[in-house]
Amino acid sequence: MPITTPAGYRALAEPDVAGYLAGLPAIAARLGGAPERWRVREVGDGNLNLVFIVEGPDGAVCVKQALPYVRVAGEGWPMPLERAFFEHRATIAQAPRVPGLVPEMLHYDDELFLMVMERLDPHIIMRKGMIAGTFYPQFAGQIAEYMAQTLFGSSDLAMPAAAKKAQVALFCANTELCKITEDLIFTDPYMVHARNRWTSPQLDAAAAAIRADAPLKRAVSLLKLKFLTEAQALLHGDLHTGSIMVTDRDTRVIDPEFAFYGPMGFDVGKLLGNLLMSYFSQDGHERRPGERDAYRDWILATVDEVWNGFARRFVALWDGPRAGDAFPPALFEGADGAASLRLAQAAFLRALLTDALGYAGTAMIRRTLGFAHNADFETIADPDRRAGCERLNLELARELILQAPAIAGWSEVTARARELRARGPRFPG
Ligand code: SR1
Ligand code: MG
Repeated sequence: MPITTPAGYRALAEPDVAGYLAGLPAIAARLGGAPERWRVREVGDGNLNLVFIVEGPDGAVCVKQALPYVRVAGEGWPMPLERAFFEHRATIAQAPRVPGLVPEMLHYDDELFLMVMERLDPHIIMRKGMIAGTFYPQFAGQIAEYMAQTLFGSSDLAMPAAAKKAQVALFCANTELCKITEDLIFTDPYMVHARNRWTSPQLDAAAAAIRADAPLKRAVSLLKLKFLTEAQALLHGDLHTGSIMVTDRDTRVIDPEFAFYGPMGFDVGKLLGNLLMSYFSQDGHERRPGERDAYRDWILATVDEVWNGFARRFVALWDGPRAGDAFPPALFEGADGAASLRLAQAAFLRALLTDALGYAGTAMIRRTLGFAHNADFETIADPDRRAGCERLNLELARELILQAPAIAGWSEVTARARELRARGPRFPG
């Protein structure tokens, strides 16, 4: 069945883009010169959309357009164009809280489901930088700030209930993108599904062990239920190193098309799970044993620093002036009240930590056994070497999901990652 699209929609091709932008005076002025001189390149390498970089004599912009299907799968997997609307709305909701940590949104076209944004230069996708072994000294602090501000700021701690409920109502229509996550992360890797793939035959036994693991499937199903029901904060929804552009000084979070109100631990866990995958993948990228030792140390230190920075900032925001209806200040007055609030904050962060540990594990399993893998592992050409990295990743992921409530903190996780790598996998296969 051919896909039908709303009247007025057409997917742009490179030759169409300059003509389209010429009709937007502010963008045309930013680019400068005549449209015939603008250089347009389609550079999208993500799973879903078209992305064009347009360069003029005076400036450059990035144009992102939704296709009516999943780009990597083709027209056989239709996907609503409205994901561009949700990305636009999430970006403008977050931007005042995190100026300088998201790209500037310059224009939204509700017929073409297209955004024009600031072109980030010389930023690169962080995942590519990590595969190359590049250090990002400012990253931990900046991403901790992004997560604390966006998660706290969109929650009932910061927003009056009516305003927060209106945001929940808006983003709860992003159902198809949520469904991708519900299926690809929480369901498919734990069953036989045509969309799954893994390094085979090396990981056949490991994949079968995951499918047969009843306690693991119960724990993942609880995480899925939480994802479906717990409208804590406006999530980015796909916060991994492929959704972050970096330089050695600057961090920008892009691509919030999966945005919806969900459990805060999902964003935190997905990000930290991706850092752990990068850690395990480094053995596949170093040219001689030990070459990436310092880089591995930096990744694990970054995992700790991101969580610690996030937790500190989150509590600081909670202690500051705020308009949220949750934890009314009138109930926490005086010295006893302050002590009581400390206990409440500690309990809140402990629950968030437990969620994040579990969600990190699910992110690590889905990228090894499910539909969409990540370049950290995929670019390791030798399948035996790749499978060795992936097996360690699966082993830690399973522990994170099953043992989350008993894990004291991320330093315990990073110590365990080191230990697994030193000892070698016990996971089947
Ligand atoms: C069909 S889309 C596959 C994945 O790409 C995005 O990065 C999300 O993680 C999604 O699950
Ligand atoms: Mg994306």
